[in-house]
Amino acid sequence: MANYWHEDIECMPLEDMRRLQTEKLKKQVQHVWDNVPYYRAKMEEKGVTPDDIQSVDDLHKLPFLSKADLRDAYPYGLLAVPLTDCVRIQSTSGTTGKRVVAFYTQHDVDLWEDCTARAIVAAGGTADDVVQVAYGYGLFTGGAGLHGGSHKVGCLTLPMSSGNTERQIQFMCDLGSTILCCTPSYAAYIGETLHEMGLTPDDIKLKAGIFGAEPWTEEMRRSIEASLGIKAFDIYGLTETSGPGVAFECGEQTGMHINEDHFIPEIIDPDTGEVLPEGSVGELVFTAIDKEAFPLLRYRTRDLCKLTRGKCSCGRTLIKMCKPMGRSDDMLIIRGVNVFPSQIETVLIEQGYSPNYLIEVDRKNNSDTLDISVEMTAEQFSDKMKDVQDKERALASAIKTMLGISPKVHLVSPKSITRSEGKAVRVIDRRKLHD
Ligand code: DLL
Repeated sequence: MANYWHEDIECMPLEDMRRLQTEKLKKQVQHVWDNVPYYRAKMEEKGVTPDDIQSVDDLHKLPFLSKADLRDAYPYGLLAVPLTDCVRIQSTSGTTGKRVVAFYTQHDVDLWEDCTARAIVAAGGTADDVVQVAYGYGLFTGGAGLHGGSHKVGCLTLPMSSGNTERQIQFMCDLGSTILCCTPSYAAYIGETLHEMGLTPDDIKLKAGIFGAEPWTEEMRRSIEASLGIKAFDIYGLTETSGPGVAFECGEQTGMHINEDHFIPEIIDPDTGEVLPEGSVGELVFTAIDKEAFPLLRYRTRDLCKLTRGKCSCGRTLIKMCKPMGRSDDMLIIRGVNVFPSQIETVLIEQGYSPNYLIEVDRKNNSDTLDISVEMTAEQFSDKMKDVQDKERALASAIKTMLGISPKVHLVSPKSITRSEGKAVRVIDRRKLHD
């Protein structure tokens, strides 16, 4: 049976949701117009005033905001309330360029935590659960976001943060954690370590995991589910829109329900900015209609995605987004072919390899090179050169069938690729370093 945190909202008929969105959108546009000179100037440049926005159907008239705008306006330029009304700052995990700093009033923290509470409840969480939060705490939104939601649901919350994996497993055993929250790559690492410690899923009480913050494939989901003996739920969000909980998966596991009462999604053509019809793949754009301090309108996420509205067996009416298929800025173009790391990951897991790999792209003699280092499992490991070469050839050929271009595959010994405790770094594109 499905349980809801906010049944009235999560199962709201579409017309009521549109009415609610319209009401909030009009208020939000006025709030931004009155309080954010940076965005007002963008509206004026486009010839739009708050009067032009009479319903959600008018959303497309508003200008977009992009990460470049956030950098331009850093740190306070998009703040819509006096600083004294803010109670929290969080920041992106980005390692390049200026970090994005997001501000929250108490109302913003509350609505964010409600979103993560919805995710925990959709994953089967109740006040009887023990939630182990192994996302990083600090400026990153993962730890704080799930922590707050877990409190709201009344779960016993273990604020572990990421890292110290054996201790994570020790606590999991001793305190009987039932829900694990972390990045999927860290969940895979925890699963691997559990088995190395001579334990099996029968030795722990975990029943569910809430994993997000980075792309992960269905194949990886199945592998984590098997190694930890759980059902793995996806969760999506970004610092700019508050953090995790913009969208969350229910038991059907066929996409993430978007919390549409707070975030209106659109899919646009990343090149032209044109709004695409439902079901098309394009760039995901969000308008935050409830946030007070940092209320981004039409924010371009760069995540490539598809939206579908249909009947869900859980009873929720909230529109669903598919797993992000990559970022429009993460897509690699190798020898003219578009390549997403997730395509490579799919082949690796299908061929029985672990999701421990590193993709390296470079350009030599004006030609792109693609090298993929893949870790062998202990069972796959062989010290016979010929065995390894045969396996490398077979894997390169399977990847070529998927991508249309030939990689050079290097099978490396077990445990030789650095594990991630947060967001995994799986691509090194050296071509950019030469620019
Ligand atoms: O990663 C917020 C978060 C924390 C989400 C914990 C889920 C769980 P940022 O560091 O600002 O915020 O990174 C946001 O991460 O634009 C996506 O590209 C990617 N991302 C987030 N969730 C998913 C997911 C957090 N479930 C960026 N699947 C987003 C794929 C995801 N990519």
